[in-house]
Amino acid sequence: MSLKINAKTVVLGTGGTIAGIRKSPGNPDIYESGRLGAADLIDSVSEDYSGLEFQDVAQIDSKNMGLPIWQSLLKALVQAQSRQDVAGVVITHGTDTIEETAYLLHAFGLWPKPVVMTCAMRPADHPMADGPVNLRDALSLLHHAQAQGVCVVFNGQAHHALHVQKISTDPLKAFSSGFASLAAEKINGKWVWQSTPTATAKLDIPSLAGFLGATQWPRVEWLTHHAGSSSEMMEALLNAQSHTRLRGLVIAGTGAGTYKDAWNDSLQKAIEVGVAVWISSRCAWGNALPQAHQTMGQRVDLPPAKACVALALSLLSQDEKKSAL
Ligand code: DAS
Repeated sequence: MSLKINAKTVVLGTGGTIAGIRKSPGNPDIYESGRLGAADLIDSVSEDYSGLEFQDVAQIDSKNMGLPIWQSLLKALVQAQSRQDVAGVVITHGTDTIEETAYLLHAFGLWPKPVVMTCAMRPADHPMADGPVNLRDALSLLHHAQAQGVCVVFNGQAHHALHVQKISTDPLKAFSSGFASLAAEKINGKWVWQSTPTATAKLDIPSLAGFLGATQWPRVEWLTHHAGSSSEMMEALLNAQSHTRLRGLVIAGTGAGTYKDAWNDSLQKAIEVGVAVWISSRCAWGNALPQAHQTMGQRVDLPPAKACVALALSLLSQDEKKSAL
């Protein structure tokens, strides 16, 4: 079926396995991420998608995602969203940090037109490449009447940015929204919209100009609590003479966000020297809870990876407010 799309769709490429090419013909699992541009990926979709526009924001392995590319991506997204002739935006991205990027774009929403991100666990020239079907699904979801917000399309499911996590290295079960509802699911080959994006508590983020003008991503570290852990790692972080000051600490606590009593002194010291301490949970799903009686830091209703992005954005917001005084 040749799916004609009338309004324009902007496809922003950032790299990832979806754009990867294997390094040796013999082994399709040894590949280089980001080798292909977004336009090359459409060839693999083999549909007649008139009205598509492509922009390669980056061609990286998403392990290297960070402020400069996030700034370029956000700039390109804002520009595409401001156009009357654009129905929505598809973003291709690596699987490893797509949840952080999706969260960041969600934080800067509410986007007037849907933003559908997609990725793949196998490179573009893999005999069982999953990128083409994911890309085709992303392009078709974009035009679903209920499509809204930022979501991630993978293997016939669409996950809201707020809930999506990469939970497995298994090629086809890589992503989940945990206890949260999916945004949409393909049923009998058609997208069925399942839920609207959860409205999140007002996030403390910089203005768009403030974010785009930032010259450095605030240094936020993530420490996961585990049985037998010591607080020496934290002490090392606090005492290290490094060129980028530690400004935030996300603690992925055990269970409801617990950590051993011995951590309290180090966390107290961190807070006293101005480090923002947020408490998440190392559990795959669910948030840190009051019954964990955390005495230090503030609980955050986000998994650690997204909490690191949210904390850095809040620090950028503080910087912007300070510089405006
Ligand atoms: N190559 C890794 C990345 O870019 C993994 C992937 O995309 O699947 O995140």
